[in-house]
Amino acid sequence: MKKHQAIAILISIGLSVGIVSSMSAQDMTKHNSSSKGFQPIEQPIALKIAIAVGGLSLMVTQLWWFLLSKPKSQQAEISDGIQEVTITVDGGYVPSLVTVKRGQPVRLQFDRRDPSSCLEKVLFPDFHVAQDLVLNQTTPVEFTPQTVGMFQFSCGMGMFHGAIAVEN
Ligand SMILES: [Cu+2]
Repeated sequence: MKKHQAIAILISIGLSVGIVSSMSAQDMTKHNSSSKGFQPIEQPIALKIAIAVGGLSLMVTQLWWFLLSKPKSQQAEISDGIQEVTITVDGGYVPSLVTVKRGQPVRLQFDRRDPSSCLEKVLFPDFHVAQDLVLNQTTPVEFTPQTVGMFQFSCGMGMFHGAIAVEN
């Protein structure tokens, strides 16, 4: 929910900046043609640069958000031969990257605190798991990874993602 909102806010800011900058650009060309050089030329240029810099920094922020904000990784703890990790489901999955050993049973405890229906299901396509998560409860998901690699999991609609890193 929080991530959805943040993305929506970023997109709307980006859009409004784009609209404002295109409108002011049109305004400037009108002014320049009608007032025939009475308008000082330095001010619109400075304004254009400021808008461009503002837009660029927004784009950089968005890129950072989508590409560079790295998931928090957590190593599963082994007890009674089962590798166990609790994953908090609240505006996404925390941790969103879990490291486990190959060939040993894994139990992920999904603690769902987010009421959004988006997160009511968790899917592990590689392990043939589609588990409903009950709100304000911890639901276990169990499987035994047999191959080394990265295995994605997601909510029912594929909006939120996490991954299981299986190592030897
Ligand atoms: Cu979803």
